[in-house]
Amino acid sequence: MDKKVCIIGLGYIGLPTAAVLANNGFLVHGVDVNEKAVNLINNGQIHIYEPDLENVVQKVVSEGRLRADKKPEKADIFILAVPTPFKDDHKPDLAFVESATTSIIPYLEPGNLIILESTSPVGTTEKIVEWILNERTDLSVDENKSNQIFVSHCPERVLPGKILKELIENDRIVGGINKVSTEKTVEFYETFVKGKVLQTNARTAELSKLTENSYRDVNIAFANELSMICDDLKIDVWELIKLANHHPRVNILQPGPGVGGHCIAVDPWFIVDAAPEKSKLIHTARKVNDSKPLFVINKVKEAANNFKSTTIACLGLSFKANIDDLRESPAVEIVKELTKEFNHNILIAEPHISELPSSLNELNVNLVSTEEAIKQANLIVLLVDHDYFKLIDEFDLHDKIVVDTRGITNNQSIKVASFT
Ligand code: SAJ
Repeated sequence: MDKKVCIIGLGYIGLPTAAVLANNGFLVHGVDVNEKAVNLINNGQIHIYEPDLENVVQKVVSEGRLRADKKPEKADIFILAVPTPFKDDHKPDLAFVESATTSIIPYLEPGNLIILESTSPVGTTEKIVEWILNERTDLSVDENKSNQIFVSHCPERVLPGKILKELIENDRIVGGINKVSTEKTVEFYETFVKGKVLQTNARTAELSKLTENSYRDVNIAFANELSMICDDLKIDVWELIKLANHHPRVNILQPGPGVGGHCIAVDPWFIVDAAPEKSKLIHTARKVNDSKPLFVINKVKEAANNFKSTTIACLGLSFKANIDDLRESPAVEIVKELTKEFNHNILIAEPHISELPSSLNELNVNLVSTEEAIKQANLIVLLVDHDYFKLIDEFDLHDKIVVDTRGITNNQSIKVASFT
């Protein structure tokens, strides 16, 4: 009989994982607290934007292999794919992992495999075991006992926009709370992952995911720091990076308006929290990246001094190119701050969304087409390097001032750039 998987959390990770598993012969029961999402999925539709995902969801729902619900059910394998944000003091917030664990506790049976996919601070997988065994004294994690359950961490590693491909093709890291948990989990992932499935323990798996995202954060911070140095020195940072990257062992990433999303701007804090004295570089990188939106805001204000009356077109709201995800987006932060000074005179173009998030809707800004925004504004702030914006005709910008934070319009550095 087909194995049954119960997935808690049907967001950017849980839903694609549910769809891929259902498409690979598993029976999947997906759980989410968002009733609208549950209803949409049961209709074969989706509540997030991810290329090709809706087609797969539609197929597996119509085949009866994926069903969404607000409550878990008994299953062979449980996957926790819920958010792990941080609190105001940058300490990890495990409330969603704890409530997801609590929600499956009544349904657990000996032999079940429980996998934490959420990016988590070191020690979380062990905490899950504690939470379960506190409530269920009839279960154990002792090897060779007949009431044994298996618990592992297998951090998700997929890139939004390429999730379906990366879910199958990326290598995975599996760390169980004991050897047998690791082995059972590897066996499970090998049924649908084409990449390597690498084995370690739970704590190393947890830190490996935090390390990957911190590595990227530190490297983006290097690019962002360079962009601010270049601004002082009147050097085009995009040209500089292109030239430096011709060295065979140099590969500098791209500067931008700051680092957004729910991962890279968050996960390094879990390392800083766990080892504050030792994580000086990681902590500094976070601060450099977090300082970039204010740098951009000041550049915009400086540019606005060129006009008696300024109308600003903010191009892009999402946290990176070609997606609709606005979570922790530096673009949103910048727009919000600009409304304090330029209220009523801000137009937003974001081709990937059809309505503004409520936090911006209250602020008197208008969502318009890219063409309209450019036509009406005298100051253009390019915040996201969407492919769509790369098609902008430079002629349409000839009489504007452009603050390009992504270096896509005529390779201008982040500085007041006049298109003449
Ligand atoms: N960014 C730059 N310059 C760059 C690259 C990115 O400013 O050169 C910015 C983006 O604009 C964005 C932020 O960084 O605001 C993060 O974007 P990203 O593409 O680097 O990463 P995410 O957050 O979409 O996905 C990351 C990935 N991790 C790594 O590449 C190490 C992904 O594989 C993880 O699965 C994901 O985090 C996650 O869920 O943890």
